[in-house]
Amino acid sequence: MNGKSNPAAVFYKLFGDTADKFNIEIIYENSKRVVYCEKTHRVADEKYILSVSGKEVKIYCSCEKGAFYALCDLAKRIDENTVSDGEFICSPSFSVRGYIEGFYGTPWSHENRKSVMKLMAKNRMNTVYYAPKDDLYHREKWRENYPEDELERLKALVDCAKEYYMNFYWCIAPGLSMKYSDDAEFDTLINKTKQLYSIGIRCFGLLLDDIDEELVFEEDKAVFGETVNAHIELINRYYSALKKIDSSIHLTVCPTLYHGKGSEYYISKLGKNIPTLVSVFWTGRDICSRELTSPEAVRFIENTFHKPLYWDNYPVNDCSMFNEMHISPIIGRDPDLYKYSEGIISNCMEYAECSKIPLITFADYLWDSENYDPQKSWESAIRQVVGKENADNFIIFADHLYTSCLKDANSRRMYEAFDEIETAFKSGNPEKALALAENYLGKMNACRDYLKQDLPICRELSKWSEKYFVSCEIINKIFEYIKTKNEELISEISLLAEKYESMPAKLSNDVNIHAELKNLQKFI
Ligand code: LTM
Repeated sequence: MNGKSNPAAVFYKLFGDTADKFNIEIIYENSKRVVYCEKTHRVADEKYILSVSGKEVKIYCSCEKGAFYALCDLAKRIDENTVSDGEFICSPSFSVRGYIEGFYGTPWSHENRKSVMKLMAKNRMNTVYYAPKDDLYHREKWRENYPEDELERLKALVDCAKEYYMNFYWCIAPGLSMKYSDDAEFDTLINKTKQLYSIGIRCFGLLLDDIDEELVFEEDKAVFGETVNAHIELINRYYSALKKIDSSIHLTVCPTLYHGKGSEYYISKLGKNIPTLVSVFWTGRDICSRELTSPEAVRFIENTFHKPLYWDNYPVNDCSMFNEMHISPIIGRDPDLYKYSEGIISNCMEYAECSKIPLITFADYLWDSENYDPQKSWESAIRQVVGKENADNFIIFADHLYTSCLKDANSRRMYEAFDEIETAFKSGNPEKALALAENYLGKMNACRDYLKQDLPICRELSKWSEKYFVSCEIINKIFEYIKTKNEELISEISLLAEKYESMPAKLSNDVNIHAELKNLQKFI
């Protein structure tokens, strides 16, 4: 492969020499077959055709981005041993596929940001929004320019995004204190925007979420009467000013009412009175929506004249969700939602390493929503994040972290294992039951040893893994009791159960260990 062309160079950086086992030829052409996506009826620069015959691989695409995605696809097939001969015509379901650093809490480090960006580019996401609620210059001190060193770091991110074919949106949230009727305030907003434009940012976000629903200043009430009028004026003025700076600039807004039916007064009026080319964030029927459905998206379009751009509040775990760890795969998004929405932007957790797992499942869903298999995608995501050698162990723990707005079944693998043990026991085969129990215990203990390592992901998980270690001790002691009938173990188990219940981290839908123990004692 010609390592000098851009996508190939980026590819080598990400995957090393994975592709050296194949003879790869990239063929650029400007034809219907490589730019027109039949499924979505769109012309897109992300489409590619991967043609494989033994070790000979030909990639047909219209531009570097398509070539890069084809190479990422090939690398994944190589990694998962699924390379087969044939012609694979590939294009994404959703046009906007990305994530937002939009949570309350400690913003990600620069290194975290780069590492998440590269991984998500590899998984064919194309958009990243920068909007950490606790970056002072994004929200509270929105009027102030970034100090030089912070600006430099942002520029490095912008450059990284360009290199990996990602659209980088920088967002500003002035609504906590902005006097909408004051021209000087608007000029300040533009000056700040120009600082970000100077480092190469061409995509902007104007976020008006989580602010007072009513106008605060008397002058604003006198000029606009209602909040929605002030917001319409601000968005239109900001958009025109951006377009004067550079006609290629794109704008996304987050309204103050960002969830519900989509037919409410504020959102319908706002949507109908701002340009259709301005994207509008929407979190669905709730702030954290269990489902995003096509009929609801259609109602949003009918009322606002905009396709929703979903700000999906999963895996975020800030505010009241701080005891949950959202590591499970995304579910509950309709397979044909891409027809009625611009795309989905997943709001992340302040735990960057852990966020990678659900984010990869989002990337899989967004690329091919109709064939998305949450469990398969999740297992592959875990392999990518913790490594193939640790995946089987890690999954034993991750199995207990399904408590979230998605309301998926928790601890599925553990209950399956316990059911098998019980069945063997009840069918008069205690040896088999014991062997099965020992097998599960072996995996559980290996998982515990993995989590005790000093690795970034293990550090992020410590609040949850500490509680898991207690549950491991309990289960180990229960099986010791079954084997030895040593009565002292019962009081030890009881003390551990009390400790487990006093720990706030959410695991396994927080089973009442004491009640479970009483049941078990009857059983044994
Ligand atoms: O969801 C939106 C639009 N805004 C905020 C987010 O910043 C926050 O992370 C989530 C989850 O708590 N909820 C919000 O309201």
